[in-house]
Amino acid sequence: MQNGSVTGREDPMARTKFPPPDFVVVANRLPVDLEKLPDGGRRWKRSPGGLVTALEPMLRAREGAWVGWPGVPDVEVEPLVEDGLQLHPVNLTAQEVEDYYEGFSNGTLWPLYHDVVAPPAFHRHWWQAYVTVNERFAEYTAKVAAKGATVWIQDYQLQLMPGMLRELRPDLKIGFFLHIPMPPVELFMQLPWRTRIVEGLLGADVIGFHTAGGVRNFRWLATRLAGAGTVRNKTNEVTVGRRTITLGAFPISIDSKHLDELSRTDAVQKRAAQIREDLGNPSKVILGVDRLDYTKGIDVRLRAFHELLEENRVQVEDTVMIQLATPSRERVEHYQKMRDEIELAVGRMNGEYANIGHPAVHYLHQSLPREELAAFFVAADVMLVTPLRDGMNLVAKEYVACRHDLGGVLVLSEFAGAAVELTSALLVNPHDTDGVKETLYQALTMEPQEGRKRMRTLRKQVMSHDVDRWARSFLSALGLDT
Ligand code: GDG
Repeated sequence: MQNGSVTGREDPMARTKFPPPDFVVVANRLPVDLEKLPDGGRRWKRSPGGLVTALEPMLRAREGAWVGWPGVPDVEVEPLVEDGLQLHPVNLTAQEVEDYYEGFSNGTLWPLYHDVVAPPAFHRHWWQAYVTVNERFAEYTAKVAAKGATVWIQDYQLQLMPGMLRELRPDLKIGFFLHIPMPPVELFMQLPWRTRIVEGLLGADVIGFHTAGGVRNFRWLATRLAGAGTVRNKTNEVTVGRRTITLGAFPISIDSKHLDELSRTDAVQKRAAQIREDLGNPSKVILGVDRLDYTKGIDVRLRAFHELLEENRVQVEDTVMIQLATPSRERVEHYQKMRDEIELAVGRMNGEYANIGHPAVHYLHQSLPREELAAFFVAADVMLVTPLRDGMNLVAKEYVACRHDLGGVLVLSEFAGAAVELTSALLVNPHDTDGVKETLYQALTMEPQEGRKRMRTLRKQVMSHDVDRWARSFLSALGLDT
């Protein structure tokens, strides 16, 4: 991949030969990371994610562009073209990463939008940095986008940007998608800057959420806080002045076909068998896969499994639990605390119930390659997805996509957006430890025939509603011909 060089701050298009793009995606992060090499040099490394996979074909077909932070503070990097896709890096200083990203985005908005499962902190200097960075993204995008272009802004880090961009470039078509839950109004109302956020979002032409509940919450806030008008018989529209804004539920998904194919490969099937063998061929393997985040309810499932061991209803010789926890936001205080608590709980369970060669819980605080993850999905008899609140939860859908054999049982929290679509999973209230415990037991002892029936229904949903369909439905609401 082409190397970016360090430059001064200037008009991003002035020194490039790129044609102004008519389709621009804006996200906090670029789909590539700028890596520091041991010799002090820098290199671009692709960071594949569902969003990139979904949008890449459309971006390339239209000579599209992606605007985002390259993941390293205090470097100014020139725009580059990678495989026909323009990448436009927006610089953040180390202080901005601390205040805008770790602070306001992940210390204020993230917990507030996830039902305050951890207390959000409200700091004016964090908010100030959030405003400044949103302005920078808006100014940058205003310079990059072609006349009349479509701009699709992603997620909670950039909620002020639609309004700012509209001010600068009223000719653009602007879409916004929120990947995390739009919280109940009583909680959102705690935010000292609530009106500014709602007004910022209302700068978009289409605002997308995962669920109809998100649409309802936002509609109420838009009318009460920003004086938006409603349209008779149209619950999915609000008006601001002469503009009509469309609100919609667009449940995101995964590249189902790709994952299905990957899970069928010899390599993944063999690796799955190997994993079971390495575990001592237990009769049941329970799996959890999450970013290590306090919203994901990792503690909930550990507690449920702990009690089943305590009650002697399962034994470590034939039932094992694997928790894969990807390192995440390690500089944010709540995350450090939660990591300690989870690791303490795992240590206790192993201390009390393990035998030599048979730990109760296998815990990996590591990021694994995609193929390895697929092998774990194939190897697991029970998948535990128990967030206290989650916008969607892609892991639940990925597990289903990997089970063409119709094996495996999915236990899914009612408070994940995915529960709206995956109704044939065993749904649980993660706040109800007895309920989670009994459901886990039910999953472990389920008749294969019932398991297959449930998995067949789940697969119908996941295989037919993939991430490409999600992107197209959002963009067609925005009036883009896909
Ligand atoms: C936010 C919202 C919403 C995890 N460990 C590894 C790994 N992963 C991958 C999973 C999955 C992704 O990371 C996590 O996606 P989730 O949807 O589960 O959760 P968030 O990161 O919180 O995502 C969420 C999502 O945005 C999309 O809108 O669904 O509600 O919170 O794809 O497989 N991937 C690899 N190694 C790992 O160790 N390769």
